[in-house]
Amino acid sequence: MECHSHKKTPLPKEMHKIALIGNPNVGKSVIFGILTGKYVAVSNYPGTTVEVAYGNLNLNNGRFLIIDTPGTNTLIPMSEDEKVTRDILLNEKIASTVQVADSKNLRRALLITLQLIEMGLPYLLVLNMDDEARSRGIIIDNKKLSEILSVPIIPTVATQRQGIPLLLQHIAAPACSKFSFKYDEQLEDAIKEITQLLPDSNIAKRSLAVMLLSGDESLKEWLHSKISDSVIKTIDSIYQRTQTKYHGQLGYLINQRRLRAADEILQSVFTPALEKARGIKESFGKWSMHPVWGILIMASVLIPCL
Ligand SMILES: Nc1nc2c(ncn2[C@@H]2O[C@H](COP(=O)(O)OP(=O)(O)OP(=O)(O)O)[C@@H](O)[C@H]2O)c(=O)[nH]1
Ligand SMILES: [Mg+2]
Repeated sequence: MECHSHKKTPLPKEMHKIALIGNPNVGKSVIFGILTGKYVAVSNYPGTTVEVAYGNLNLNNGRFLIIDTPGTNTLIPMSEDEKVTRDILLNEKIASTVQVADSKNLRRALLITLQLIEMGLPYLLVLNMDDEARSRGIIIDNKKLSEILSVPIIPTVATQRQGIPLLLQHIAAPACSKFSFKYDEQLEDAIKEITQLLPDSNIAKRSLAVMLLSGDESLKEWLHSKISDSVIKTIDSIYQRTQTKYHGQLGYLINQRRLRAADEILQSVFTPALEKARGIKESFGKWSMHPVWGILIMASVLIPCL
């Protein structure tokens, strides 16, 4: 099942690859260990010194190969680790993705969420470190987030195995997110033009086009193995032509658009925290009415959420 190919086939019963993806240090490997147990294989990703762990998960409805990918902050790779994670999504016939997020840093996680959803792979989101988030007063409206992204959301505290039974229930039934957002008109035109020139792959052509417009040079080698030099030149010329229409770098503008989309989502799902902040503000009475103290009090409540 690929969301972008409109095939409605259920997940195959045979070994089916699930990639655990997320920012560094969010608990991917702890969750990988719980899902796969002792028998895992760790090897360097071909052509690199980056280690990737593979392990099996056996469920009633099938056998799955879980891949613990290196932590990443973006799927427009800036480091060898990030390139490996992107290459796994591009080359390994991944059937679905499980994003592990640190609930304390949802904004950072959503930047990856938006890229994964753009790739059109079946997806579910694990909001890990729920314990630390709650102890900082960060409460995410999971139901709302699940509605906005139209994917399952599983809150977990991996180190205490909280939420793992729910994750096991959903891991074989990820969803095709219906969430989407548009870039501006000129970028959308360029995306459309480039999309028509791209080869089929495991991920949506739209996401590849956005990566190329972001100036992702690391995709070039893969492109050369799939399409002719003259088509690559045409893509380059679309990129150059589009770039001349803007003052800022396209990669920066694309990232800013994603940040805006992430912030709009955050505004909806942090409502309870904002209400809590409002309650605190009220209880501070006159203090909170003072321009400087008011800002400081509100900031101290809200900043951990951002
Ligand atoms: N409090 C708390 N700590 C957690 C939780 N999950 C994982 N940790 C801790 O967070 C740290 C990072 O966990 P890892 O599983 O190594 O994170 P990772 O995402 O694999 O990190 P990278 O591979 O470096 O990207 C470890 O010290 C874990 O024990 C959780 O739910 N709550
Ligand atoms: Mg790890």
